[in-house]
Amino acid sequence: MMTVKLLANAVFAGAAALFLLAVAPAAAGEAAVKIGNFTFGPQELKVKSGTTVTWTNEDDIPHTVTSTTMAFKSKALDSDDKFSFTFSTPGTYQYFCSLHPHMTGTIVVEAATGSNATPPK
Ligand SMILES: [Cu+2]
Repeated sequence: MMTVKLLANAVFAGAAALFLLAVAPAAAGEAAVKIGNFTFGPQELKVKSGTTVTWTNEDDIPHTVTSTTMAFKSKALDSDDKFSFTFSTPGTYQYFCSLHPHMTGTIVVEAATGSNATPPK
């Protein structure tokens, strides 16, 4: 019985640590991608884990932001419409416009660790 209780305490402590790790990157901030002239700009964007990226359509015709793996997917964005997605898992995310598939972009999400976890504003 004693062993079970110790184990339960250890699991709880581990869960609490994981919770803190999961919550911390939320302060990583925000980044923006503009859609204009059938181009995502910047075409490749590097962000820290936990960053919210907001796309704004500055063209006069609709575009979408569609992940090649369906990790995220916007509706058709009219002029000045925005779409946001928070990247909480490090990795390389490729996306395109489902209306104009030659429009492509990449978001590279790096782990938010150490002194880079909360960049000063
Ligand atoms: Cu488009």
